[in-house]
Amino acid sequence: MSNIQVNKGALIAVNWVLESTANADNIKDNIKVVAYNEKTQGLTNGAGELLTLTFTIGNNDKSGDVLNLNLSSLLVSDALGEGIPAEASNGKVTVVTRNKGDVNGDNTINVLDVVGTLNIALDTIQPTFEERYAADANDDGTVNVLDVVSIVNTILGK
Ligand SMILES: [Ca+2]
Ligand SMILES: [Ca+2]
Repeated sequence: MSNIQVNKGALIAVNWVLESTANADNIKDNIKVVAYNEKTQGLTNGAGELLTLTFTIGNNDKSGDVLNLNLSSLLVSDALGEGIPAEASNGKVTVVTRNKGDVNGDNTINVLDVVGTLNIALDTIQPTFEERYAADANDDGTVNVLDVVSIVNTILGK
């Protein structure tokens, strides 16, 4: 992935300052992000996004490429600078160039995609990464009859 943009999530108010090395010219393997505010205003209470990371697919990236996200050195403090226990979960970003439901990748969703999804669900074909991704229309990690129904509903405009 050629470019990473870091933006504030919903929990961080507009007047917070967000600084990041992500948009620098020479991103290597690590980016640093700092969010703070000078008016000792806390984060919005509740669950939600702290940051959103937007990745741009470069010319050398292929479908199915995976970028592992390892979050480290997470430091959260209160208005007095006292540390607050916080934990981050690592994740991964996968390059996908096909839309959900468009199993054969022809940019339309029709009966051919229903057939493709059925074949994947019934194990009669060995799907590529992209075919499998597109066939899992409801995004629950498996390809089965629910995805067939979901794609049929898309075709019928439901
Ligand atoms: Ca299609
Ligand atoms: Ca599914």
